[in-house]
Amino acid sequence: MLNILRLLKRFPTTARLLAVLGTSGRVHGGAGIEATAFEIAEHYTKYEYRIPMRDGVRLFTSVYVPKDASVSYPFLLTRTPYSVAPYGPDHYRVNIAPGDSFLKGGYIFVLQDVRGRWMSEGTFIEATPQRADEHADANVDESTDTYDTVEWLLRHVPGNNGRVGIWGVSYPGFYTSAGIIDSHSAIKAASPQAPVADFYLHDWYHGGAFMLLHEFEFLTGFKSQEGPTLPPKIRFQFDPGTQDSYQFFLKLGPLANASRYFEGKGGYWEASLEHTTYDGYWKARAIWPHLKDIHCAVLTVGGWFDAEDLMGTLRTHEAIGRNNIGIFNGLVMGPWVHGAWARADGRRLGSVDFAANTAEFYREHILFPFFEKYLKDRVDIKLAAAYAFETGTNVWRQYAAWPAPGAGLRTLYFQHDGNLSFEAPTGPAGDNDSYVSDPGRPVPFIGYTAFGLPQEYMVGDQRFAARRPDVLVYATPPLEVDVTLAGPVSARLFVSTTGTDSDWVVKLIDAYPEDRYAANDLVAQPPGGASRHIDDVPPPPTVLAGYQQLVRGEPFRGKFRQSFERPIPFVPGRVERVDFTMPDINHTFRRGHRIMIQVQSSWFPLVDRNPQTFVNIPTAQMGDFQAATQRIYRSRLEPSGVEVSVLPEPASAAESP
Ligand code: PG9
Repeated sequence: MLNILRLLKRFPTTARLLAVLGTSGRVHGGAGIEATAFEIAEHYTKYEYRIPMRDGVRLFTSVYVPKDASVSYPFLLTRTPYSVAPYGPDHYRVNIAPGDSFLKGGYIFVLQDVRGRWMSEGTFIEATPQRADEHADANVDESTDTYDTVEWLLRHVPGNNGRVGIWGVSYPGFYTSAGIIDSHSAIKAASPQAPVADFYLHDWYHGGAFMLLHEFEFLTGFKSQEGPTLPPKIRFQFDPGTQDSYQFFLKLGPLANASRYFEGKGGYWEASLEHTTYDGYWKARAIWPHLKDIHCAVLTVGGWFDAEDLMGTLRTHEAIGRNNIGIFNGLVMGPWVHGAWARADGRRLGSVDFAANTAEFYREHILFPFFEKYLKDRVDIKLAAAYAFETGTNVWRQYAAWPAPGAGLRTLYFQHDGNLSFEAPTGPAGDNDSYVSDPGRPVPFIGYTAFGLPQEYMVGDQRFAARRPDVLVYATPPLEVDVTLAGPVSARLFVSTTGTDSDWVVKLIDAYPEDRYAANDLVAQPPGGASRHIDDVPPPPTVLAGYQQLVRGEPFRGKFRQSFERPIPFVPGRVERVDFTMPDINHTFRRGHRIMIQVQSSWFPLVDRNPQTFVNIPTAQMGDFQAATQRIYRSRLEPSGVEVSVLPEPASAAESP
């Protein structure tokens, strides 16, 4: 046990994966929280199969069948690249279900290693292209593998009721989405959760900027394999030799120097740096354009503070709704980091308290009823189309759709002297604020030392950034009434740079009053010092009076301002428009708080550094990295700001936990 704890401390991704996916021991929180392998063995019999696909490849599949054979049960299937371990019919997994209720609720749980991963045969391809895609070249894909699996299960596993549900978090969320395209008629319900929807647009790149920390952390531990193999006991061997990722990546220098960490790992890192634009390689791997012919009810689940797959969730929900009129297309968005809804209580994140066990509420009162309704004909169960947790006020809202109907688009404009308002600026053309962005001294994304991606940065205190000369800060006066922003957020900037390329990072922040939330709101420091290793631990002690809580932040690489396919340079000094979309929010800025926006040109090492010269960044040399003077215009003709979705009046509160 001590070894597991040490491993979790050292490798945050491991911590998240083990917690979401389960091991043969008891792990903190989540699906099967109270269950142990022994208890599962008491109530279920485990079988292992190698299920043949239409091309002869056999996929390793574990099936847990309830011992009570007096009734028939639906299947609950999850397909994963992360292993269905433990292997062997006598070795029972802890986390076989998406929540405790399912364990008592009567389901046949099925877990499958996807093609080319662990004990399954075949070749693994990153985000398997759909065979229908113009860039693909195969007769099988994840849709056919899911179809063939379902067909086989129905015929070979006795005691089933002829219905199948499918679910998965993150990468397994991708397999869930793919599995319901042109779905098998027995699949009645699906829950893609934080699904990977488009590696370029939403995962490895955001706004064309390379998400260095996430990709580095993930791919140092994700390798290709030759033929079926058991997973190693310890999955992630990378040791950075420091607890400070800012220093680690600064010392590493240009991105090209990182390649030594990925030798022999399957070429995924190399491929993502070879394809810096939205080209055929990425388009073939985008699942969202293919989300058609879905014949089951869908509940897409995600977290407002998911540092990995927030946009994938929203994109998946939107695409399914647009292309599949008539099916139930639900959405749940809670105040959670990546996958936390499946494992944690959801009570707090970093310094922010959500006043209730939001994840437990979701598992018990939304997810479980969803599968019960569609897999067991529970017509008495009623579900809202959208459950969106409203941060700031800490209530669940139910909406007839997402984005929240009735929200109106308005722009928060940058004004002189750091002001921010819904009134457009009136000053003469050329009015601007400027700063010098130096790639040798990039703006950090957290104000403390950590290695890896501490997920609490998504609500992290931004005061450390506001004090830097290379960060612009705009804020409203203290609000006289609550302001709820529910829906899309977009940056609309007029900019110039003395360089030929530049990143623009926009952060929407809830600035707490200075005179409230005083000493007793100090967040206790966890044992073990200030370094953050695991996503669920709070940051160092914070005084919440004056706290600048990140509500939403997003980078954009300026050379993609016309398209993600064809980058173009900036002409030094010329004013240009840069518009980009940020993930939706559902947040109330309380009376007395201020709405704040910060603008900067680096966010390191969350995002790799832009050299600020128009070059191919993965092969850039030290000399390509140049300081540049950046200007943000705020005049009548060049009104920079952030477009938000404002809810006119308080929505009616849903059942609150
Ligand atoms: N961190 C994993 C991942 C997220 C997004 C893209 C690819 C991988 C995961 O949790 O599956």
